[in-house]
Amino acid sequence: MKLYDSFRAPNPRRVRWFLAEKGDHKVEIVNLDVFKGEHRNESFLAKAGLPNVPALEIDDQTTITESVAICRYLESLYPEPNMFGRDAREQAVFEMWLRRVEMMLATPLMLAVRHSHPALAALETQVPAIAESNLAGGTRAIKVFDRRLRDSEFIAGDRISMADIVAATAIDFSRMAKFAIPEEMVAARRWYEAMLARPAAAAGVKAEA
Ligand SMILES: N[C@@H](CCC(=O)N[C@@H](CS)C(=O)NCC(=O)O)C(=O)O
Repeated sequence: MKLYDSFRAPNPRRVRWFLAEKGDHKVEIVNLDVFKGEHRNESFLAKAGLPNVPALEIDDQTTITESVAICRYLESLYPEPNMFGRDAREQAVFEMWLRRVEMMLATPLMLAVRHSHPALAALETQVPAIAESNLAGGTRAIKVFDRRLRDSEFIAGDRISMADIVAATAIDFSRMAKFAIPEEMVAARRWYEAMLARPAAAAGVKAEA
């Protein structure tokens, strides 16, 4: 199995962080330099179908893109620690929070960075108004997660799940759009510091040879 990765990009980081939480695994990491367009070459496009990382090549016929789909597949190979919920109730609750994180927080924050940071001008036709409205959207959404985290150690429940990895990765990336969790959101800040202190968080950002 090969994971096509790009060390500084946030969506591949989700998968690296997820794998590091799992511990031992048999995934070979192949780094692509998106700024050199290595994800746009013919051989990669023939496998992945889209110029996006991450992509997990599982055999000659199948390459999975979409970071969450990749992690779901990896969860079936490496079930512990569980990240997507165990029984029907927990799976639905974890999924609900994961979708809230993706749609309300991660997507807006990533768009805010893509449309504002000079380094990403190479990948995006930047529209300042898109950056501004998405930064405002992410800033509104973080309140929802702060409220949740007053009563819950992690976003989806009392243990880490995919929702936490997606949220923490997006918030960390959004520093590039000058986003930060406001001081008064004590619960969200407590959660975020705990997330970044996990050993797997460091594995998620550092390039592996
Ligand atoms: N929804 C996809 C998003 C994938 C994505 O946008 N990846 C970015 C890197 S974070 C990318 O490949 N960008 C290359 C480009 O924009 O040309 C996922 O979760 O994997």
